[in-house]
Amino acid sequence: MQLDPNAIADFNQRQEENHQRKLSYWTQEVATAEPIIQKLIDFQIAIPSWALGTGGTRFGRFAGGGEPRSLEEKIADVGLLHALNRASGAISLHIPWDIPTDAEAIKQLAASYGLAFDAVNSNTFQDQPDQALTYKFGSLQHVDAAVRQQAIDHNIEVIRHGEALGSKALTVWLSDGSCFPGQLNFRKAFGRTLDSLGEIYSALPSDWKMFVEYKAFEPNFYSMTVGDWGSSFLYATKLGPKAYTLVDLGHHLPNANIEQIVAILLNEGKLGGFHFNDSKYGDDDLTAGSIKPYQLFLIFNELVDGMDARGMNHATSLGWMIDASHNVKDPLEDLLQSVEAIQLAYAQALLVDRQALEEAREANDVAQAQEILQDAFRTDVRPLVAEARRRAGGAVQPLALYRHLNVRQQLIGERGAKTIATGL
Ligand code: LRH
Ligand code: MN
Repeated sequence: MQLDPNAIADFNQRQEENHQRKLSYWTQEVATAEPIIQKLIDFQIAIPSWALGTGGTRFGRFAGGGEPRSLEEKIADVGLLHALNRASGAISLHIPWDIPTDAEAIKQLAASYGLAFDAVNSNTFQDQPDQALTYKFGSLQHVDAAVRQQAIDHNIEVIRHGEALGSKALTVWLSDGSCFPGQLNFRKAFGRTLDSLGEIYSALPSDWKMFVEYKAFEPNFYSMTVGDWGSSFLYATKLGPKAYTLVDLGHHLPNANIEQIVAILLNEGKLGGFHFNDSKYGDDDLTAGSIKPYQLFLIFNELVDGMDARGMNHATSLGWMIDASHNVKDPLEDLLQSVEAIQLAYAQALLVDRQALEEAREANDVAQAQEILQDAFRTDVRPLVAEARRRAGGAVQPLALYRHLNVRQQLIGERGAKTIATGL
């Protein structure tokens, strides 16, 4: 659904006075505000192709209607998000859920919405109808070389699909592991997985990256063969310079200090990217910043500090992607909220007075260090994020406009109430 740019301009006009009043606080702080607004305009977050429909659990799935029935309709939905917030300029595909039948046509369709293709994701955690060998006992770790080869071939096929679309990275998340003590030889599983990843690594084009995504548990519940940042770091280091770790915020054990993990991986030059979401218990895939907004801010605080220490370009150096699943909310509304939460955390992290923070740390002035961080976190940067959207041609209030235009009803009108999107 192509959004009429006039609809955005008209809706912004109705909010202009309110927006300018809120922005007025920052106009005195221009020196700080302008660079932050520019960085926000450049900062694009990739939308997962598998999160444009209603998600579910083993206990149930309650479809919301108007879901995309094809890759073309998924691209249209991401295009709509990008038209509204001008910060969702890429889509991350999952193969085989979203095989581009005509890559050139898909590429042109995406370009017509101003969209690029971020990392492509392989899938050896499900058996496909026409698949010869099952992944029940794993894929790249499997005791049977034929199963490992099948999984290696699939990952190489995914790279080829990505190349045809202009993607520059492959994300490998393995559900491999074990459910009971004794089931798996951990050393052999690690070795087989490393060798298999090595086969895939050698098929990477020279300018590509491989993201090794770790996860503490699910669908295996005793061990995961890529179970934590340490094992992912080991794989990425042993594989070579094109391999990096990928941090999915929901893939940690309770109370893990994710911002410290991010700081260390960034410092080692082995942080590749993120799957942003939030969680209270397990891999809940909830809206980013909806449960632990301070943690999201602390993660961006380490990112800004670590990227600046390495002279990295904030917008292009890492893979900024969302990975969420929407059981009770409109997927597009949820994604608009996730992008907003990520932009807010980034903007607040850019506000941190780093020199004063280091001085407080060097003086072991704990309270002062806390005050400096919390001052940034408690600063309302929403007018800056809204202004970045307005300048980029987006809506000052994307969610309000989405509802004002009754988009979901229009999509249900076009696609029907019972359509099911491929994905989780
Ligand atoms: C695994 C995961 C992975 C995807 C899948 C859809 O939990 O986070 O990134 O492949 O979700
Ligand atoms: Mn993920």
